[in-house]
Amino acid sequence: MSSFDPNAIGIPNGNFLGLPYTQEEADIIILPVPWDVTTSYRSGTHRGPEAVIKASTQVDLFDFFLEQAWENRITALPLPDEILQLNQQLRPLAQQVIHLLETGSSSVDPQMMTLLEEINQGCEKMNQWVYQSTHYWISKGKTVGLLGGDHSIPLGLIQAVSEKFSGFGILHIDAHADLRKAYEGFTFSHASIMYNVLEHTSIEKLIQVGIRDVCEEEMIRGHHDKRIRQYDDYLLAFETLNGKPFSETCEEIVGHLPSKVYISFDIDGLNPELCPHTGTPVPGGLSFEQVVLLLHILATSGRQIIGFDLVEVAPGLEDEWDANVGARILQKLCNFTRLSQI
Ligand SMILES: [Mn+2]
Repeated sequence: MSSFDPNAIGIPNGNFLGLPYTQEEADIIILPVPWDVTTSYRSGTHRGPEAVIKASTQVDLFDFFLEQAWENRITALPLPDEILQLNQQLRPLAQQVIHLLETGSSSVDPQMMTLLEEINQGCEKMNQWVYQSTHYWISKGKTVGLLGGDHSIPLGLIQAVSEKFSGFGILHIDAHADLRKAYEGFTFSHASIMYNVLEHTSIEKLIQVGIRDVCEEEMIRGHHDKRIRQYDDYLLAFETLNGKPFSETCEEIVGHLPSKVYISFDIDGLNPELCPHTGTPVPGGLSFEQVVLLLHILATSGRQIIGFDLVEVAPGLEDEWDANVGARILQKLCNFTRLSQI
């Protein structure tokens, strides 16, 4: 580490941003979760973690919002083989379920029930694995960020965080509300993560930002559950178009959050130009600078960021643009976490 030069080109050493820190030295642990079993539209996010780490090597370390950002002790854990294997095993089964549904089968058909049971048990296993792994690092005083994978992955981490910080809030950036009670029969669907978080953790506030592709049931839930506040994409865009400074809107958003904040960042909350290969892209969305402004206001508001996830980054086969943007968002999440803690 003593020979590390933050001005040199990044060395592909397997770590995020090519940083030199070991697991013991690190303050922020990035846990890759290569998982996309329940992805409905198109798969590929299980390749996200590897692609983001690889693309991160060419990201410069200087940060306009954090002094000496290279001293932020971040390390990424290796790709977990057991999770990759379980994902490979379950994904074809989930494809079968989706195919059966599309051809008119119902979720109570015996063949379907057997498939769903196996998939739901596998997802439960992944949740347990995430919970146990992240609980371990949190108990050592570290902050954990997950790198997905689809949006079903963070339940275990949010449960671990919830045990340590009761009454925390979530800043949820996404094109989708993810409030469905199961989706396509999958209890732990990427489309149900916030439903499951509201059921299974001590969450006090859920602030959803950028949502624009939702079902009726999700909007009704959003209006009736006092814990939820929705800043949909049209509200954000129209306010700005009508001359309200976006920073004012950000202050309001942050103002709803309690002192401990977890960030759940679905890359499709951004404009799809920034994530063209993500599983379920939707027109509209936040710009990179809007997100940086929002996170900066959060990190300097006196609130503490206690964990985060970045999900749904799916690398293209031909180009690494999605992974490049993902790496830069992950860098900002890590550095704003640090900024919020000093
Ligand atoms: Mn999502």
